[in-house]
Amino acid sequence: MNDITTDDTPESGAPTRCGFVAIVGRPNVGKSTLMNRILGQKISITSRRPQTTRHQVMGVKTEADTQTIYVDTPGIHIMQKDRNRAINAFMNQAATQALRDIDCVVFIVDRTKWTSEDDVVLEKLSHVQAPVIVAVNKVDWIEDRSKLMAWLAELEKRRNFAAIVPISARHGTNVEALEAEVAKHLPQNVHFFPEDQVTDRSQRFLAAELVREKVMRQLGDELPYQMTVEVEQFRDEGHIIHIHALMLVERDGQKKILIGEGGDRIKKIGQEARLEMERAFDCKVMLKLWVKVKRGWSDDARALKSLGYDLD
Ligand SMILES: Nc1nc2c(ncn2[C@@H]2O[C@H](COP(=O)(O)OP(=O)(O)O)[C@@H](O)[C@H]2O)c(=O)[nH]1
Ligand SMILES: [Mg+2]
Repeated sequence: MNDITTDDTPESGAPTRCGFVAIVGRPNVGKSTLMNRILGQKISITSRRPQTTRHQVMGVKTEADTQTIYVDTPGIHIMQKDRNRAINAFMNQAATQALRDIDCVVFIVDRTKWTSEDDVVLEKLSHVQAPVIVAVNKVDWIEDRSKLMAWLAELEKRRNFAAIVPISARHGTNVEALEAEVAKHLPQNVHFFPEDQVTDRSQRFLAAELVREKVMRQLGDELPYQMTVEVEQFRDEGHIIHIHALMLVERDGQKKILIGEGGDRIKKIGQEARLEMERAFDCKVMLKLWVKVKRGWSDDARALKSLGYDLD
């Protein structure tokens, strides 16, 4: 992506800039929250649970002559034996792929908490030539400022980082300063996306993700990890969009939980997802949800591919 060189000088005479920025970090540090904050809308789902993001999602921000293409990735995580499913391998691979052909990396860490999973990410970054900016996120939760200052000095020793910026992705604190650091590393290039395009993903994809987000947020334990969503119908009639979405689970018991007593749970998931969709698509949405048991979907590479978990 770096080597696209064409006539990138518009008629105004000023050269345009365009580049790819990978947002990396272990699960749950706030990668998707940062992406949404920068873009001013939700294009990548978030939750308190690790491994909410399964797909690589691009967010495009165009301001005047500069287009920044952010790539939100599933968190790079250590694979556990008992959870060694095809879906986990897929997520790690998606995160690693995002590190190819990029102009800049934003490496997010969670305040002063450094874990062995951060070491794994840093190790992966040792093969990356592009400048790496560290964003120390969730500073709104830090009480002891002096501890933070000491930590920033400590971080500096771990690699030759292009910059270290404390931020709060949730509240937007210092995010503009981070964007300014990123902008320094964008090459002269033509813009790859039209000015008004915000993501490479379709509304159909976002609809499925928003249903999955509500399940992640409402249901505990293993269930969210053993569930995926397939949008079977997406019919845009201008003033209203009709969406039929199928939730696939691994076991009968999970289906029962998703439906809930008297259909309570599925109703609540549907209501919340619909409201978010109406906000995202800026029109009325009719949402129908179903649950179906499809054993082995998360274990089977071929099933994953048919459900849209495909790297190519
Ligand atoms: N307090 C606080 N929480 C945050 C901040 N950024 C993200 N979070 C929360 O951290 C959790 C994980 O965020 P998410 O963006 O899904 O993390 P990801 O797995 O790295 O994409 C969510 O509950 C977010 O609301 C922040 O700046 N401050
Ligand atoms: Mg995420």
